[in-house]
Amino acid sequence: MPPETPPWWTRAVVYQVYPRSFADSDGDGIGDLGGILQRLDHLADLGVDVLWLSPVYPSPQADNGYDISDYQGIDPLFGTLEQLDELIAALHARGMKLLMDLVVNHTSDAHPWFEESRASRTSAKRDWYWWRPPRPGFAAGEPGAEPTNWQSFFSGPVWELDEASGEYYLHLFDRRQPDLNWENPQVRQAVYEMMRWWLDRGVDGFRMDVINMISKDLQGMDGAEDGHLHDGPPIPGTSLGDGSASYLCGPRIHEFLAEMHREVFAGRDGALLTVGEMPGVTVEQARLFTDPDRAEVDMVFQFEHVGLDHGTSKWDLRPLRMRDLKASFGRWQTGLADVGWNSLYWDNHDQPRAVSRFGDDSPEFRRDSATCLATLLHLHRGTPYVYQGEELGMANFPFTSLEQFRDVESLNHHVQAVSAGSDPGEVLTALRAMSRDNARTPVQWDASPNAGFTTGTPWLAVNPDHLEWNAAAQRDDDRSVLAHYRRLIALRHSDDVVALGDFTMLLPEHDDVYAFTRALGDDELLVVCNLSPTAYRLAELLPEAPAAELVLGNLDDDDPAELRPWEARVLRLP
Ligand code: TEU
Repeated sequence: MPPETPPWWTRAVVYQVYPRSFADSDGDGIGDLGGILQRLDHLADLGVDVLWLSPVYPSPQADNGYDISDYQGIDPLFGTLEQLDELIAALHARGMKLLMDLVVNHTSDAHPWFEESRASRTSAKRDWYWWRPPRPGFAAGEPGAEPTNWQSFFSGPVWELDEASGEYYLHLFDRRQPDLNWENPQVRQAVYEMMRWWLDRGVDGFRMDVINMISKDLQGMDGAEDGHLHDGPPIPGTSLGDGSASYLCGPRIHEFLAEMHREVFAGRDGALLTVGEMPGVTVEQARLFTDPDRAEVDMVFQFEHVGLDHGTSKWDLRPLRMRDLKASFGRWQTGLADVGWNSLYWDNHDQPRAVSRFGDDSPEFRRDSATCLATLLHLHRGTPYVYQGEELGMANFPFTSLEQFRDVESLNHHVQAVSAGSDPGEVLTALRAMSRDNARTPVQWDASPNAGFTTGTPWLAVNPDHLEWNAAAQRDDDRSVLAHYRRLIALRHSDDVVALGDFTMLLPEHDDVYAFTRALGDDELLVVCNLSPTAYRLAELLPEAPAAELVLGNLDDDDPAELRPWEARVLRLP
């Protein structure tokens, strides 16, 4: 049952801006706040409610801003604090909200906190990060001397030796992203203070980067805390281990998030939003995180559906099986039906482009598959997230050589894999399919050189397909991907059943057709999406469908009895 007054975000759609690649106002080839301010009409025209801004804080840009060296400023690369204030005001004037990216599992190694921490073993901030001596019996720097065997998300060990003090520091991501020690209450208070400062400035909430990794498990085999971090199971083919059991949803994670809520959000007026990015989170845990009575976060980003087309490593590609996707989405819809809330996404700055990955980006089906995937996602129960360019049907980049990549994860992986004996051609094939740079090529505004993104040289090449696939070409075209997103967003705003209706999966075993109902009171929608190039007789699959009223479809009117390749229909049952 929906609550009496559902929170505002149950009918909201969020749009993610990755500022580096959105719009460049000063010709340096890197997107900036000025560029975003110039393009706000695009967001207003789309009808989105919230802008989630990926990091714009001062940063050495080792991980494009997810390595922050000052939490309370703006990197000159992106603009000024005054422009950020201007952005808040401009969004609010249009009825939109601003969601800031909060990256507090780690800082940059150039953050003054880390510089002070690393200065000496007796530094007052030593304990703000995870410093550990070499493994007993090993000398610092010797292979295998790392305090645990954990593998970093960005290849290699999670430990980096600081020669000066002879100790290692922990970094779950790049070595220039040291993990903060959330066990230390001073760290937590410093973070909360910074968050309050942003809210006081007018921002409307936070997307919290890898927030389920902030609590590390310090328990030994007997379950008692021994102050040590422990080895994880070995990863076949490497000398490293999987430490995730020690840092995904660790023992104090709920305590920390509840404390953050009390210290930062409780008692504040205004319609705020918190979303926790949580790799590896299960439905059961997500129920706890998003249970309003527990007051932790409003919703989480889960990763199950973006893990179905590869093995344990994202570079180990596998075909997606439709029944796996249905089982996964279905479980999340059911698991968060009565308690909690889902966030819905195909794309973000870390994922390859959905139309290339789950759709068909060939000229024949690109538009239809992009709109079909959008319909499927936006008709689920939860808050949909649109990643910049997704609303234009932007596709993966035709990478042909290593020199074209910029992403630290991709580059580290290439070095690691090739030195471990992998065939460079095969590594390139995996990068081409899965690299985060696929999502990071500049937004395609028009057909001009550099797609209207910059007057300078773009930091990452513009996709050559921008001549055909761009915002200007789609704005007034009623059949465009953009127009379809506009309609989907409007439908969520206007139709209670889209925002709040109960979800029931149909045809769980079907290999191509994804179908479900949404019901609220007497109102029932049937959603049918053909995720394949094969046509189906609709009546044979869903006898009630052909006679139902069409609310929204992605193809022009035709035979109601046939479900064409990549066709999506939202139908209202009598
Ligand atoms: O990403 C978290 C994360 O675990 C993955 O999505 C990761 O980026 C990678 O794709 C795993 O293969 C968040 C941010 O979204 C990402 O951009 C940052 O690089 C990362 O945290 C570190 O801050």
